[in-house]
Parts: sequence; structure tokens; C-alpha cells
Amino acid sequence: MLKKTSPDLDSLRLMEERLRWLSAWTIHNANHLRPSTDGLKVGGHQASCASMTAIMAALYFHALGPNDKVAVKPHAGPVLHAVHYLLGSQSREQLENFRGFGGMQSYPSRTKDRIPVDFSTGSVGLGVAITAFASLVQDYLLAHGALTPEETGRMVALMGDAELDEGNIYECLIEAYKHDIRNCWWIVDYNRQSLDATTAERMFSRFDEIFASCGWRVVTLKYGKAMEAAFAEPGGEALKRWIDEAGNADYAALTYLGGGAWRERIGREAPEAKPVLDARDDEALAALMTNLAGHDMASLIEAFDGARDDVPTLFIAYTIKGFGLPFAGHKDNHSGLMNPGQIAALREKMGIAAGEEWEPWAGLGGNSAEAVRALAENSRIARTKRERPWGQVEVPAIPAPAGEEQSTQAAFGRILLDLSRAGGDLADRIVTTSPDVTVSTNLGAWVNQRGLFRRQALADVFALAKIPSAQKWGGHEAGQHVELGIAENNLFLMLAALGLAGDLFGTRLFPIGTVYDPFIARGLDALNYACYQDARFMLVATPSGVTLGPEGGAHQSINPPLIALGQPGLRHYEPAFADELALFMEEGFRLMQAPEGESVYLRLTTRTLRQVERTDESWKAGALAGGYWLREPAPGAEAALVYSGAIAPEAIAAWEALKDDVPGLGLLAITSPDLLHRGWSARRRGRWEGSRSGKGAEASHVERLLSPLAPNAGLVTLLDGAPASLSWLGGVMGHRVSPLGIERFGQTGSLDDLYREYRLDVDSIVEAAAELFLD
Ligand SMILES: Cc1ncc(C[n+]2csc(CCOP(=O)(O)OP(=O)(O)O)c2C)c(N)n1
Ligand SMILES: [Mg+2]
Repeated sequence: MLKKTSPDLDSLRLMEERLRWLSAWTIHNANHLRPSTDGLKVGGHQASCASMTAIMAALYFHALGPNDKVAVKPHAGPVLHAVHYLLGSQSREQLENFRGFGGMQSYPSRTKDRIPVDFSTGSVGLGVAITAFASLVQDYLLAHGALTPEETGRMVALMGDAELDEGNIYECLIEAYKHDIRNCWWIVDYNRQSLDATTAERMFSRFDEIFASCGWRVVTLKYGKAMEAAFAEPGGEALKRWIDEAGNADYAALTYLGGGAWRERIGREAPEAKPVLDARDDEALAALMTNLAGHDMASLIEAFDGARDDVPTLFIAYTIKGFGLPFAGHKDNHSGLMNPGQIAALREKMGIAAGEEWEPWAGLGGNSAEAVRALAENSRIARTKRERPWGQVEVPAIPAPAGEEQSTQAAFGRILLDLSRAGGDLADRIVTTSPDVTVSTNLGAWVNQRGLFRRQALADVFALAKIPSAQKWGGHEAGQHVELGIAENNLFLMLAALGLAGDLFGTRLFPIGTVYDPFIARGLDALNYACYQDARFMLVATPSGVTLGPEGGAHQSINPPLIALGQPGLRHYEPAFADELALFMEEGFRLMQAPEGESVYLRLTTRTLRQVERTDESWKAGALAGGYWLREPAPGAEAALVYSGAIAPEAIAAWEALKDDVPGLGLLAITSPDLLHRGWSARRRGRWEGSRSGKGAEASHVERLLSPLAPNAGLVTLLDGAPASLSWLGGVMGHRVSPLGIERFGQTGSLDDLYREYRLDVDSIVEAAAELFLD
């Protein structure tokens, strides 16, 4: 996979200096030179960058192969851009506009940056874990014949040491072990500093044990070559002992204070080390003490070259935060910025003339420049963003499952089963995944058909023992369901990785993840993370709401519709009937592969409903756009009932009860509060933009829906969830609203009990309508 070359260490060291300089200069320019219009501090992390420049030089200009994918520690984003600048694939203009509008982003962004970014980062921990899931996706594609072994690469995470405090790392580690992942490197920038200060050393000896017990090789890179040589000198052993026993805060503080402070302290605490100290002046001593392996090119190259098999590997590279910068080691340096005098001193030290700050190879003599340029040319990483493989999979018409009485959850299982039986390209590209709720979310029939994905065959022990069970549970390479442990956060990282399969590996997959609706909250940041990088997937959340009845309040979801309302990149559909669900799944598969598409969230239920009779197909367009009239209102009608999802029968019954008293009463089915709100916002935005360009804007779907009603009409809105999801409808045309929904925690009980208690029953709806008219 990785070709063996004899590395030009001197040029790699020069490359490291370039990266350290350019990342620092980019940040400096944005903060000190670019005119500011608002007086805000622009920010950037010169210390976090300098901590990693050697590691990144060794990777990008030596170790990485063309198929490797990297998640870069968020605060080292400017180093990644500097790499591309030196490769010729990033412009000076973009660097100059760091953190500016339309410029390179603060943290690597797949969607917004112009350079190829494999994984977005920013919320620490998530960018690390997704690489493990990406390696699982790579194995999936390999096993399914969508990749050849030559096309595979290594999934690499460059991480800060504080990221090791994020719980999602360990959830991921456990899952990754179960799936026997490989070709994954996590490289810890072990500078022993986080944002606030230096980090506690107590955990230090434990990380390698944790990783080793999860099947990882742990490579600790602690002492640089100069340090190792010094350990062999007289007094060297004592020095090594002292280093090993030094506390993190002490080591960092001495780094900041410099050679004299090292000499005084070590001389006092380890007098036997004196010969090593005496043999060096202060500057040389400071250089020796900061010669940690994470800054030592020879050590780094040796370590990376020594790990070329597919064993997942954790590199713990000891580093200095702010290496080579005036605030190296200072506990407050996380957001520290060099002042103009300090950056000028650094420039001089690097031999760069004033005015040549942006010159890629400034200050290098002819031969060195030649050698470093050759290193850049030989880098095997991609220079351009990969085009998404759009729209290549035909989505067949998905008929609604037959049956007068159905739940949306059961219909979901049935639709997948039918898709599986019919076969075809779409079915073959569907990958389902679930955090231990496969069977209880009705994925069982699909799994019986398509099997669990396992690199090593997993025997179905119960089937072999002829123990009756409805569920087959055998795993093999051709399986299409990835069973996860119960940690929901991993579901969203898995969906993120599967949803990027087209971008990362050139083959689009159609990931479907199932989860109980209330437990979406468990993985919320990972869900946001998946959407942020435009991963495409279908999230099927079921069961939902108090409609779950006897299961009680711990399992009854309330706020996911609001989550969906506020989540970019995710379209919420809440079907009541099986034919609506079929329509939304069909649309979902289209959206998952459309250039302007998005991911889809289907909120389902186990409640069995009598299905509505359709006379024609006219409801479909409205349903896809977010809502349609199940009973059309008369023009000028004074009221409408507006419902979403599982409480459709109560809404219909209330409509029947009220229709004679309220002439022209309408019954509006809201299939997507989210989509309606977006359309409404887009309309207003369009009006503002239109007024600038002289164009008008078309009414949004929700405006068209509500326009037949009288201006002072009353709306009773209801859904099994937070009422604020629909109450905003009153703001569209100024209608009065009585919003019904769930605002308190649920509890056990029958549907009758609960709908009565939480005011979703027919009587409550009728009462709410009456109140609107009395007001
Ligand atoms: C989930 C999350 N919480 C908090 C932050 C704010 N934050 C940014 S960097 C950082 C500490 C980073 O320390 P480390 O990972 O060791 O990086 P380095 O020392 O290399 O800068 C924190 C708390 C964040 N980006 N993400
Ligand atoms: Mg750190």
C-alpha cells in the first residue's frame, strides 16, 4: 500500500519549518494585518499548529498513500491548508482570507473548504471516531466487491490529547474491536495541554493499556534522537529518569522558561545528570529538552514506516504545544497569538526576508529549494476534491404495503422486505444499521433476507441447533446489516461514514439507521456532525411519542420534532399512513443522492391505524412538500384542525364531531413541519433578495395551504410531541392557534388514558376548537 522510499530527512525538516511558518503567518495575517471591520478578534491557534507540523510533514510528504484519508485535529486546520499551499492546490488568496467570509475555514470543512478535506472536524472526538467507522465502511465495500485491495487505504486521525477525554472515543473503540477494524491510525499530538491548562498526568500510563486491550498496537514516541543520544552520555540515565518523573505542568513551564531554568531545576533535582547539562549551553540544553519524538523527523519516519501492516495503531507522539514559538509550553497558549515583533523574529530565524512571507520556498538556497520542491511533487495525496457520484441509482416506485390496518413501523419493515425480495441496484446498495434495536424497529425481515455483515463468518448458533426463532442471526461478508452495540452515538458516526461512502470511496451507499426516537438525543452531536459534512442517510426513529403507551415516560419521545426543525441537512417526515411512508422512503432515496438533497428523518410509531381511502393521487405532491388537506376547507372557513402523525384518528374523529357546527372546517395533515417552515423562510428570504434584483417570490407551500382560510380563522394544531413544532403556523397568516401536544414527561398507561391526560383525545381537540371560537 505504502511504497518504501528512503526519506530525505533534511528536506522533511525544512518542510516542517515551512508548515510552522505558513500556519503561524496565516493566523497572524488574519489577526494583525487584514483590515478589521468589526473590531472582533479573528483568532486561530498558532500553538496547536506548531505542535503538529512535524507529524504532518512526515505524513503528507512521506507516509500517506493516495488512498489514505485523514481527519485533522480542528485547531491544526491552518497546517492542512499550508500543506496544500505548498502542493499548489491552495491559493494565497484563500490563506489571506482565513476565517474571513468565503475564505478557508477555522476548522477543516469538507463542504466549505476548497481543498480536499476527507473529514470535517471541530467538535473534538468525533473526527477521530469517524475514521474507525470509515475503515469499517472500506472493509464493507471491499467485501462487496466495490473496492479492490489496491484501492484501499488507511483511515488516519490526527488528534489532540484532550480528545482522549471524550467518551465517544471509548464507545467507538469498543465497537471497532467487535468489528475487528483495521487500516486505522490514530496519532495523538501528546502536548499534555488542553485549552485551559496542562493536563493531569495520572491517566497517562493508562491510555496504552486501554487501547491495547481493544486490539490496538500502541506506539509511544517519546524521546527524540538527540535525547536518546544524550541518555547514552555520562549522566544520561539520570536525565532520563528525571524526564520520566517530571510532571506535565513542570515540563511545560520549564519549556517556556528555557535553558537556564532547565539547568537550575535538573541540576538541583538530579545532580548526577550534571555532565549532560555541562556539555551544553542554555540554547542547546533547551533544544535537547524539547527534542521530543513528536518533533523529531527521524523518529516519526521510523515509527510510520514501522507500522505498514493493517493493525490499528495508536501513536502517542510526545510534543510541545507551541514548539519553536515564543510561548512554547505556556499553559495559556491555546489561543495565544504572536505579536508583530515576535512574528518578525520568527521570520528572521527562518531566514525569510520581509515581504517574502507568502513565498512558498522563501529563504531556501537553490539546492534545498529544489529538494523540498521535489518532496512536494512526490507527495501522493490528492490535490483536488473528489466529485460526488451523483444520481446513478434508479429508485423504483415503492408501493404502499397492503393492509387496512397498519402501523408505520410495521410498514417500514415490510417495505424493506419487499425491496429486498425484488432486488436490484438500490436494494444492493442499502446498508442498514442499528444500535441493538434491529428486531424491535422491524428491521428483522430485511436482516433475515440480507444477513449481517461480518468480515469473519458468524455462525447462527440457534439456527444450527434447530432452536426455533423468527430471526436469523448469521453474519458473512455479503451481509448488508451492520449490527452495533447499544451506544447510539456510534449509530450516527456509522451513518456519517456510510453516508460519505461515495465521497470517500467512490461508491454511493444508501444507509438506513434505526433507533428509538427518544434516544436520538444520545447521539445528537454526532447527528449534527454527520449533517454538517453532508453525509446522506435515512434515519428511521421508532417508536415515538406517548403513543408508545405502556412503555412509559423513559421511552416516550417529546422533542425530536423540534430537533429536526432546527437541524440543517435533515428533512423530517412524519407519516401517519403506510402510503405516506412509502412515498417518503422513495423520496428519501432520491434525496440521498441528489446534488441539492439531504438526509431524511422518518418519525414512526407502533400504533396500528386504519388506513385512509384515497380517491386519487393528488395528495402526494402536498405530502412531499410538507402537508395536504385531508378534508379541504371551504373558502373563507373559520377553522381548521391541523395534525401530524400517529394521532390522525383523533384528528379525523374530532373533525367528524365538529364539521356540522363549523361550516367548511378543514383537516390539514402536516407531514413535515420542518419542510413547511423552511419553505416559509425561503419565501421571505426570496422577497428580500427579489426586492434587490427586482424579482418577486412565489408563495410557499404553507402559505398556499393556509390561504383558503378566513384571515381570522382558528387553528387547533396537534402532534404527539412538543406543541411548538406546529404552533408557529399561526405566524404564517396571522391565524389564531391552540397548540396541543406533549409538554410534560410521559408515563405508563393505555392510549385512552394518555391521550386524555395529555390532551390529545377527541374531547380535548373539540374543546380547544370551541375555545378558539369563544375567544
Ligand atoms: C466537543 C468540544 N468541546 C470543546 C471544544 C473547545 N475546545 C477546543 S480545543 C479544546 C482543547 C484542545 O486540546 P487538545 O485536544 O489537547 O489540542 P491541542 O492541545 O493540540 O490544541 C477545547 C476544549 C471543542 N472544540 N469541542
Ligand atoms: Mg493538547
